[in-house]
Amino acid sequence: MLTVSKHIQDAILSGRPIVALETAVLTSGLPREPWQTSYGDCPTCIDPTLPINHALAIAVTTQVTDNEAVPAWIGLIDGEFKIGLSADEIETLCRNESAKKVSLATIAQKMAEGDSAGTTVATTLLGCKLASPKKPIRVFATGGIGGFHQNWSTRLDISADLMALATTPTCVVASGAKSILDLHATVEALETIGVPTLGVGCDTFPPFIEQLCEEDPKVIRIDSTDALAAICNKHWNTLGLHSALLAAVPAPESESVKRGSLAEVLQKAESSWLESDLPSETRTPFLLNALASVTCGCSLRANLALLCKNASVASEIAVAIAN
Ligand code: PSU
Ligand code: MN
Repeated sequence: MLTVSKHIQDAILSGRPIVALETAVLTSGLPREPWQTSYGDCPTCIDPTLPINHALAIAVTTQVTDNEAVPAWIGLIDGEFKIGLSADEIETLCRNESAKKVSLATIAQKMAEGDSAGTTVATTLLGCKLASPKKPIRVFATGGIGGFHQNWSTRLDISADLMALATTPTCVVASGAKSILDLHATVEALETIGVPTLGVGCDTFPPFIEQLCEEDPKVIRIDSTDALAAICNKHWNTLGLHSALLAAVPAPESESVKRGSLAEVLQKAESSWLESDLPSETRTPFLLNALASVTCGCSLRANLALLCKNASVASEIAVAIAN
């Protein structure tokens, strides 16, 4: 079953700014344990007594509501595809150890089996569209999109996120994609499918928690959310295009991880995954876990900081679009 919660239905009808939020980051991207002292100082926005994924969900919700926008968490709860999770549903999903992530190829089966799961960028975009066929949710904040995996030419592996971006008229706010991916191939693919990739205050594609790097793919630089809203308007309304736009926001500079410091870890993790017999959908979580466990507090702090920043930028864009 598909449910759009009452407060999201009302927000859509009255044209209020809405920010969709994905739940795969809660079920597969962040620890289910509270902040550990070994990670260093706990970020001020994170409640140290709560599981980190749940504390992040609360922090992100606050960012969006502080900017006068309506947060719409999307996820799969006991087989129900829900747009606009309640605070209780978010907490339950965060604490549910058996909830994994669900993408386009697996959502129908998981719904039929009554499962709970976090939605990836692809399935969250589906939720943006299903929320209201005539007035889809126009803005969505996340950490990083999926794309072309490294070594894709010898072992094909491309995230369904790209297919969803090609077919959903929503502005996705993300810190690019992790360098676990082939960033050049991913940005080329975005161009091929007609998804504008706009750097919010940056000239190169942000590599998620890592610092910007001149060798990364070039993007079109935009310096204000009003300029971004104007481009969205041309894309969807003047040109009648039905694809997404990607607003690529770099991680806060003070928190971002030194470029290159993750390369060795990622290469090792990539090799051990390739040597394993694990199914294809485990590749992204496998690489993300390897990263988190090796870099501990640093990657986690950067990840939390960029998730909060993206939610804040997304709500500004949602407000600009709604005006
Ligand atoms: N890449 C990142 N950060 C993420 C993800 C990917 O840099 O958090 C998560 C997102 O939820 C994304 C999903 O939609 O993984 C892509 O998974 P897959 O490659 O299995 O499609
Ligand atoms: Mn894949």
